[in-house]
Amino acid sequence: MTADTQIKTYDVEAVRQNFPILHQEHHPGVPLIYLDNAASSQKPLQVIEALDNYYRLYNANVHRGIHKLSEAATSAYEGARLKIRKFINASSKREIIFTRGTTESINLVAQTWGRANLKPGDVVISTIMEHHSNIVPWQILAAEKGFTIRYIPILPDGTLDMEALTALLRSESVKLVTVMHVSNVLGTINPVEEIIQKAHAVGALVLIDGAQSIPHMPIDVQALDADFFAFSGHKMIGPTGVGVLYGKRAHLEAMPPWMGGGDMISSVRLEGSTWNDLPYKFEAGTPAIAEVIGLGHAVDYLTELGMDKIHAHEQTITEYALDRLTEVPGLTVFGPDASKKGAVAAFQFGDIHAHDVAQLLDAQGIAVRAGHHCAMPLHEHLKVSATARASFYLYNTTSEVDALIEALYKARKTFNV
Ligand code: C6P
Repeated sequence: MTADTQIKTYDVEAVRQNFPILHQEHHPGVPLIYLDNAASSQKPLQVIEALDNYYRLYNANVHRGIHKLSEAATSAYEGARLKIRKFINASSKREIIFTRGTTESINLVAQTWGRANLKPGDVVISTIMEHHSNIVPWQILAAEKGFTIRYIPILPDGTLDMEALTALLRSESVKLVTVMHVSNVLGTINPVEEIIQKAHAVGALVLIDGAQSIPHMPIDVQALDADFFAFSGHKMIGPTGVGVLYGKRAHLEAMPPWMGGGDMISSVRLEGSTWNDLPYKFEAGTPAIAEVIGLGHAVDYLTELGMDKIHAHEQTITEYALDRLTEVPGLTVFGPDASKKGAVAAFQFGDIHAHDVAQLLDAQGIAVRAGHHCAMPLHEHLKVSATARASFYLYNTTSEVDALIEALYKARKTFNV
């Protein structure tokens, strides 16, 4: 299959043909089984070719030149913004801000909306399962501004304690609830619609960290009624170095800029400057042009395949993986059952250290991640220093899960679990 081929029905083998990296040997004679998708996904030919075409055919800066190359680059860059607007059903392209990724998107909200609106006595609610990128920016700002951060605990099954959220919302002066949509460790799909309704009922805004949801399921920011939604391109078959902050237009209009520089201004005088319109007010300097264009092609690919179909495929793989993993003696998978879980299985394997598990799997061609996955508070709560994590995506198959299980049995023998 070539990069031009459109896949009309979900045919995982046809999907795999579009991802060249999956066809290499990981070690001599050992094929690659890539199960580290929560860290970063692989890229299809369509995205690789989009980057290549930009640099070969129309490399130029955007919004600046009158020449043909700059016009072509600007049109492709702004075209990607339109594709992303449609992909998440934002009401305007002005609500799509390009950033370097989820981390930068969250920091942007903290440093602009947060800096302008949070004061002593205010409360920001987060959760104990958050990625560090949705804890640390708020801690940095809280130290300066004097507001308080409260964390929603989790129940033994790895879901959020929604009663605790209700109690926090009732008893505190809450200005913001900032929560991940899908956990990168437990896989928990959090009930963000309900969280948003409850937060709005007390006048608080809601930021959703969508890093682990948007690659895997349809997202409609208007149906969710999210105030902010942050995500990264590289986890959704797009390039690294690009991400998005969606924000409701009224919030973004009211927010001061964060970084100053070219393109974000309307006028600059030595006495002071005025700001450009949205979204450019938040896009200072030359952006990641090739990467934004590549992300547009990633969105085309995902749309053509169908986010519903991708989600259904991954659910099948995840259910199968959870069934098979729980068969392995001595192995504990963290998080809820498959019905409440995204395509992530973090586990502990007897007393084998997670890094040893990952190394043994790597020797058998299987790439998984080991460590705290930038979720140290969650690991502290789980009372483990590290977990091994297999995470699945649109090109994974049940036979790859079988290979993982077989490799784990081999590890079990090596370590006498
Ligand atoms: N999680 C993982 O292996 P960046 O690095 O900005 O693209 O994404 C940060 C981020 C934010 N939120 C969640 C829920 C995430 O999972 C991540 C990235 C990777 O789990 C790398 S630590």
